[in-house]
Amino acid sequence: MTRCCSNIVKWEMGQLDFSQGCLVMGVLNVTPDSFSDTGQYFAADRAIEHGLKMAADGAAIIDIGAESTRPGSEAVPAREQIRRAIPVIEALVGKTDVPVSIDTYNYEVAKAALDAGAAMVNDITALGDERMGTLAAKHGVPVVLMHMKGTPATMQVEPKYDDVVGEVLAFLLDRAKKAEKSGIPKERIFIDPGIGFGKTTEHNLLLLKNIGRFVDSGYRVLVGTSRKAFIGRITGKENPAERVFGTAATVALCAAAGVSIVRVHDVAEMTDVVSVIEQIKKNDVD
Ligand code: HH2
Repeated sequence: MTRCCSNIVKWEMGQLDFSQGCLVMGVLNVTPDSFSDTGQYFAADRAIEHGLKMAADGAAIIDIGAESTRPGSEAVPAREQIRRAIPVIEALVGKTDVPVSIDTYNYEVAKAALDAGAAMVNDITALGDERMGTLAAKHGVPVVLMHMKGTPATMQVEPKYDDVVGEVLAFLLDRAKKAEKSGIPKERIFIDPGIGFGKTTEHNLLLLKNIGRFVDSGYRVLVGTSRKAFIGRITGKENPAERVFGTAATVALCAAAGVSIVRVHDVAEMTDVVSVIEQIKKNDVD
């Protein structure tokens, strides 16, 4: 199937221009305990500064999360997520034109973030709470639908699939159809295989090797591999900050395969990776 959408996706609070290929989404964790930045951006002023740096470095979207969903993590109450995220969203919306996305599966948090000016919802439960679909449709914003097996607290306890690629893709297509039914147009839906969310290293590698099947589904695809544990397992790098080159390999593969958005911590570096891959694709001669 060919891709659904025009190169420019436009809505009231934002725009994404895919005419040059893959876009980079910068990760901004306003958390004390995220796996890769361990509290560096927990203070609002540090988070705002880092968000602006990512925008200057080439991020097309800034994805703000106020709850770590690393394996084994516990849920953070909505009120606390709102306390962490909203001042940062308000400041960034006032200081940059780069759309801000809210990384949450919690309806109250999503609602508060959209009211504060967030322009996109990144939901790791793929609209597990059906009110999220109606909310996104009402605000006219794009959504990311991610696959996860289980919950962050338990997802890495022996995840099993008969056919990981087929099962993850079928789940995402079902959720994408539901999102369309709740009033979100196809061009504002991004599907994401959920690398590391209830998957072994082998599962992650199979999903990446077959990422073209997701791209061929006709929905735009987002992939988040950045600094994740499977890269550490392959490269022997225990410190997530040392997984940048390993991440670059996955970003190059995704951009080459036609993925629309890569979600990363190292925006400047991955923007270079994507630019080179897109240039090679443009100069493709048979
Ligand atoms: N990964 C993380 C969080 N949100 N959202 C999408 N759509 N896809 C992903 O792969 C994804 C995501 C985990 O990474 P990070 O935010 O850096 O860590 P933590 O959950 O510890 O804050």
